Amino acid sequence: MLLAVLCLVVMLSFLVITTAGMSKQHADMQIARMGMTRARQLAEEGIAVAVHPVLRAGDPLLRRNVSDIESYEAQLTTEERRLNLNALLTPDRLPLLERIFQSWGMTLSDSQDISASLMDWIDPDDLKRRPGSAERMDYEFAGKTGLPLNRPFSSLDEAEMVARMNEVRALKPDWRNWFTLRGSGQLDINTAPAEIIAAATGASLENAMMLVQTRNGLDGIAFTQDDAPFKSIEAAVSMLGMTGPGSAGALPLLTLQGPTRHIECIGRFGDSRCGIGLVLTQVGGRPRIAEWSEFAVKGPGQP
Ligand SMILES: [Ca+2]
Ligand SMILES: [Ca+2]
Repeated sequence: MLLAVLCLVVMLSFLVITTAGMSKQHADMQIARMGMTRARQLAEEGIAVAVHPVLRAGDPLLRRNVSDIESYEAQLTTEERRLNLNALLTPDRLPLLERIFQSWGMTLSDSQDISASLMDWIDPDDLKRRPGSAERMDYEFAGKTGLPLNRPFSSLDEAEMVARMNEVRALKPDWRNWFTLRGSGQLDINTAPAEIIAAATGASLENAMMLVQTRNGLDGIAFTQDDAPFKSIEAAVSMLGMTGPGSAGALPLLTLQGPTRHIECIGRFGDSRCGIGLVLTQVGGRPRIAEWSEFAVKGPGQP
């Protein structure tokens, strides 16, 4: 009898502990959900401020502490900080794409074959541009029917399907960070990273880093008030040391301010953080939202 009572007590204690644990877990989840909702609201508030056309990168209005635990911070850049992959797939621009692949350590002939395969993917015919590139027959041979799509890329996921793109991914796992499908096709020397500027113009990485350091202003940090964007292409080109015969070809690629605005804003509520990305294109002189995305942001100390 005593044993049965003891067993019952143990079982009841177990149930109480488990239920208490589950309630705490449920409450924690509820708090985390509420925190994320507020963080998202704050990110949206920042976006609403940042879309104003007169604001420039580094403007103090782009960051706000609403309270000790609530804040947002928005960054203004342009989609032209990356290269528009579709715009590179022309006979004039293809050598630029080949040069970028080579800057990642690819051989000349591999870079030419893969660049030609990307172009074969978007051109309307089924004729191979190079013996080493891929067209319909090659995809069929590999058991992939209906490829290539014979139209410009509508997502970078599609570009992953092109023959031998796995080799590009192996060389440069973050290759997607170099490309966009939104920009005007030019490269914004006031927002592009040094690595992309160097590979696209043929300038040395040291010179491209010096250019980025200069435009970041005295504090050396991007998106702050003392940023000093270049006001003339000539000044940027001279800092890049582009004096060789190839430099003239790179000039039409460069712009001082890309027209496609890219806004990122991170809202924070306590430990919860929410990021929102927005791409604004100009249609008939008016801004239009071309892309809206939400991304996860890790807080300090989070794995
Ligand atoms: Ca084709
Ligand atoms: Ca073709």
